[in-house]
This record gives sequence, structure tokens and C-alpha cells, in this order.
Amino acid sequence: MKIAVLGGDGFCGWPTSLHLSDQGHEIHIIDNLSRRWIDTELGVQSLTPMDSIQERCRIWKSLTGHELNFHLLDLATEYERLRQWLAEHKPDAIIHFAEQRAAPYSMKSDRHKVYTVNNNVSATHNLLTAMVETGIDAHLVHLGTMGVYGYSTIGAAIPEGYLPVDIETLSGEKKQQDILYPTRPGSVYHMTKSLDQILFQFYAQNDGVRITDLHQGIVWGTHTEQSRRHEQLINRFDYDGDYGTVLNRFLIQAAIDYPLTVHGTGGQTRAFIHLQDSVRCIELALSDAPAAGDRVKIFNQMTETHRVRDLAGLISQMTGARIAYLPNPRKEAEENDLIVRNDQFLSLGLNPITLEEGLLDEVVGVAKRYAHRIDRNRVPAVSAWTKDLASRVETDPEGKRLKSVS
Ligand code: NAD
Ligand code: USQ
Repeated sequence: MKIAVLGGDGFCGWPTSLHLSDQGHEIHIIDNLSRRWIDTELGVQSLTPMDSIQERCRIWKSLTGHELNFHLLDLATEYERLRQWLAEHKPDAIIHFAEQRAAPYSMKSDRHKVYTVNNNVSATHNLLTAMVETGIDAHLVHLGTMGVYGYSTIGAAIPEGYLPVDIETLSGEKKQQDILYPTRPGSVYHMTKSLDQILFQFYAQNDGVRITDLHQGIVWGTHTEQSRRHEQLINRFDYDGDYGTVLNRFLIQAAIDYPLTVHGTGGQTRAFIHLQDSVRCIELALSDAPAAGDRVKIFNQMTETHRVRDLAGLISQMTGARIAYLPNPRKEAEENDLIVRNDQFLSLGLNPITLEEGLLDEVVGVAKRYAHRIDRNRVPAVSAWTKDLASRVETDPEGKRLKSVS
């Protein structure tokens, strides 16, 4: 297949491009490199030294003979170029990773809120309307988030996208209808993914665009089978307070003897998936495309759920790291249960990699190797969800909070 990977320079997009290229697909990476600019804005860098996208593509070609084509294009602001690109290249499938994906970054200031909404919603809408306008028949696979559901299950499992509801008609009859699971985003970033869902519903119904939306949990790990093949193919790894996600953050914190930064009681339960499974799920989703006129196919792309404090406990046991319970900069439930259905990927043959010490060790190993690249001042999560919470943010978990380290 000819596959366009939008956002293919990012943490999930790069290993997905390698994985699909390895299988013989023709890959076109489209990216505006905004994530690299955001690193500059925040004064941070990936824990792992990332080469330019052009250099990474060159290394892959010299190792495998497979071409990775890179196109510098902003999906949100360069609509005409996007439409022309689609008309010229006519991909069979499009994988859409190209959004601003950090909840803390999206809540930093009004400017960051505006940027995140403009970027994410325009990127998705530009893509959909350009697909219709050019008449290409590509299968669109979008990376959404578990966070569109919120994280409370009221004791029932979260279904894969749709909730069957009984509606009583005027004549008193009960009619069943599937509706999109009620959305309850917890940040401006998560809100953009909820808006994406409505865009997808409309274009699938109105224009027969074939769409799969993957509601993904938190991705952890750093290597995949392909990225291990050469040190210059190494993946991005974010550890800072805005872009670092919880499990990967705890692992690097343990590696540099920084207290594990648990927000609040750590009673938040979240869904997780290893990066290797994430790329495999995308391959499986590509092989199971909906037909024109079908409703959007929604998969829950996660393999297990964990409570934040249990993860901290596990890593502390493994490494001897101290745990700091910090005031939570986010507005979120202190404690929640989370039960999630993921039957569709299991039935397509996904054999989940679960949290094992071996794999956790591997990330700690990567962190130790590149520890000299870590700026400890960039570890605290300082982006607060409200002005009130901002006044309680802990900027120095290493110093001030040592009292509350257990
Ligand atoms: P990332 O920030 O590492 O990568 C996103 C890429 O998209 C970057 O290379 C960026 O430059 C590019 N991009 C952003 N806006 C663009 C635009 N307007 N035009 C062109 N390129 C643009 O993020 P990631 O961790 O790889 O996440 C990829 C997708 O998966 C996101 O949509 C995210 O919401 C979703 N997701 C990620 C996780 C996770 O834990 N990382 C979990 C669930 C879902
Ligand atoms: N947390 C801590 N300590 C930290 C960092 C986070 O306790 O140092 C807590 C947060 O308060 C939150 C939980 O861990 O309760 C998860 O935070 P996160 O930053 O790992 O994940 P989140 O903000 O939800 O976002 C990440 C990705 C996003 C993706 C989402 C999937 O950045 O792109 O959509 O995970 S999900 O969480 O399933 O919605």
C-alpha cells in the first residue's frame, strides 16, 4: 500500500513509519516539525538524541533499501498544498498522528489553548475536506485518545466508541440506538479529540469517507524492533513536565535518582499500551478497513490499566526510587476505577505486551545511558489547569517536597 503517515516525525509516528516500511509499504511522512519547534520554545530536548528527519530516513534506506519519503507540510495552515499533495500521490491509507498531543502544554496559557484547538481541529478538518474534494478513496486511521471518555466507568466497562441506548418514542415504544459514548474531556487537548470524533462522524455519514478512530491509552517504552537496528533510528523520548507521560517519566526519574512525581494521591487509574503494541495495532487497523458508508470504526487501543501510585510503587521496588506525593496541578478525579473493552484488537490477533520488569528495565537503561542530556529543572510538571491550582504548583519536588517523600 501507499501510506501517508501524518506526524511521522513524532514519538508514535516514527516507529509506525519504520514498522510499515519494513513490511514493504510505500511510506510518505508528512510533518511540519512543529514538535521540534515546541522543544525549542520549552527549552527541552528529547532524552534520546534525535537526528533530523531527513537523516533518519537516509539511515533507514541505507540499512534496508526502503525509501522513506519526507514532505514538510503544515496540515492546519497549508490547505491548498495538502489538497494538491493528496491529488498527486493518491495514498491508499492515511494515518493521522499530526496533532498537538500534550494535555499540560494545552493548558499552559490562553495562547496554548488557542494554538492546540486551531492546530488540531483545523488539521483534522482540512484533511477530511481535502479527501472528499480530491475524491481519493483512502482509509483514514486517526490516533484518538482514551481521554475522550473521561476516566470514570461507574462500574461498567467502557465500550469501543458506541453506547447502545434505549429511547422511548412518543408512542411509548422502546427503540435502541448506538450513540457515540458521551464525551468528557479533561483538558483542552483531550477536548480537541472529542471534536475530531464529531468531524469523523459527519464525513463518514455525508461523504462515505472510510475512517477508523483509535482511542489510545498512554504509550510507554521507547524502542521497537526496527528502531533498535541503528542508534540513529532511535525514537523520541519526552521526559519534561509537559510532554513526558507518566510511566516513562517515572522510569527516567528512577534512573537519575529524582523522586517519582505522583500527582495527588496517585489514585488516578489510566490505560496503557507499549509502543511495540501501538504500532502493531495500527497495522491491524489498516487490515480491517470499514467500507464506504459504514459508520466510523472505533477501537480502544490499550492493553492494561494501572493506578498511578501502583506504578510508582512498582518502580520504587525495582529501583529503590523515592516517591513524592505532590499537589496535583490538574483538575481530575483523585481516585477512579477504569475498566475498558479492547476485544476488537484481541480478536484481530493482538498479543499484548504487558508491564514486565524486563521492559521497564530497558527504559531505565536508555535513561541511564542518556542521563547527561536531562535538565532536572525541566522535570517538574508546572502547567496548572486553573489559576487556583497554579498557586499550589510544586516547582521543586527534589527540594521542598522531600518531607513528603515516602
Ligand atoms: P508527537 O508530538 O511526538 O508527534 C506528533 C507529530 O505531529 C509531531 O512530529 C509534530 O511535528 C506533528 N504535527 C503536529 N501538528 C502538525 C501539523 N499541523 N501539520 C503537520 N504535522 C504536525 O506525539 P505522539 O506521542 O507521537 O502522538 C501522536 C498521536 O497519537 C497524537 O495525535 C496523540 O494525540 C496520539 N496519542 C499519543 C499517546 C502518547 O502516549 N504519546 C497516547 C494516545 C494517543
Ligand atoms: N501524572 C502524575 N505524575 C506525573 C505525570 C502525570 O501523577 O509526573 C498523572 C496525571 O496527573 C494523570 C496521569 O498521570 O492523572 C496521566 O498523565 P499523562 O501525562 O501520562 O497522560 P495524559 O495527560 O492523559 O496524556 C497522555 C498523552 C496523550 C494521550 C493520553 C492517553 O500525552 O497524547 O491522549 O495520554 S489517555 O491518558 O488514555 O487519555
